[in-house]
Amino acid sequence: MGKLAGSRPLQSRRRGADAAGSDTTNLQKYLASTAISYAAWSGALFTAAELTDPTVSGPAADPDHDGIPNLLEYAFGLDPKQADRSGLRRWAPRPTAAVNEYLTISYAQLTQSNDLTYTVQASTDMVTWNAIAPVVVSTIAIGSTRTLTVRDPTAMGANAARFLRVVVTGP
Ligand SMILES: [Ca+2]
Repeated sequence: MGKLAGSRPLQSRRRGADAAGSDTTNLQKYLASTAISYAAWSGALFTAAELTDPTVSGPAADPDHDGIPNLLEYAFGLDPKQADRSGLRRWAPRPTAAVNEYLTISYAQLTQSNDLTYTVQASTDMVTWNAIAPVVVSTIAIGSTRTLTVRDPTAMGANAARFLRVVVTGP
């Protein structure tokens, strides 16, 4: 299986944006387990028939048609069978001063996954993206997930625009 890099609507700008979160009984059961991998996650949430069809259970599939591929449903602790973007966490950066304004972004992360890499990237034009070393503002742990709020180490400064996104690389 090749690597799949996914980036989602976790992009943010000066006002408004979003990240992730949601649950169901099966999902909660799964998240309570200790060995978390995409194969175990999909095995817990899809039927045997669905597991044989990569257009339903594969990392790039989006069987609930909510625009979030399974890899990111997995990475952000969402339910792949429930079309629901309302669980996406909101963030709203608030400037403390015009030249010292920093973007922040919050996202859920599986703490026990063994096949995911989360990378925060920044851009000034949404064309060229560069990985950044974000400053962790807060970490809220709930079971096997945690919600990270991180901020851009670079101030908005004179930039006309600046964006953050979370890129997830998985199996
Ligand atoms: Ca989906």
